[in-house]
Amino acid sequence: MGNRTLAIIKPDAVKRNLIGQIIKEITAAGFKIKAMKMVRLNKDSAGGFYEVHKGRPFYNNLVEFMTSGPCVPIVLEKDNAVLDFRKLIGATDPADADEGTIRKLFALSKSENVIHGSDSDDNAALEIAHFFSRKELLENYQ
Ligand code: 3AN
Repeated sequence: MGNRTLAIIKPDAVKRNLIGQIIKEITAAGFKIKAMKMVRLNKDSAGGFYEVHKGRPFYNNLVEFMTSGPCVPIVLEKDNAVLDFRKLIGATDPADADEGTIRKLFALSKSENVIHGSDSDDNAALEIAHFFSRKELLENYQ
């Protein structure tokens, strides 16, 4: 890996009709879209995705939020994808996010913060597999 990460345009951004503006920021920063779909997560799927946060005070709200409407998982490719994408999206709390980052531009709160980005190469691989089958990825990588 090393050159792939998983982004999710979260339900708040989909509801606010921001898919296009967010993808524009992502591609302008040099990321290539390798696979993308719009899905509605159920509790099991969202709970599994955020398993590491199980037991944290915000976990139930997080699962509720992520199942509240469709979201758009995207496989992105670029050298140093994980770290560069974390820089592009900015801090979890938009109030702490650097100017020009996607969360600074669009997010309204720490919980509804418009976009997810994998935090390590290992998690990127797991998260990509959470949303995309081998077949979907192979077709997109030809
Ligand atoms: P990030 O998405 O910046 O990597 P994580 O992985 O720590 O942040 O948290 C996953 C998601 O959980 C965040 N994107 C946010 O929606 C939510 N979250 C994290 N910390 C908090 C918090 N203290 N209060 C409310 N929601 C939170």
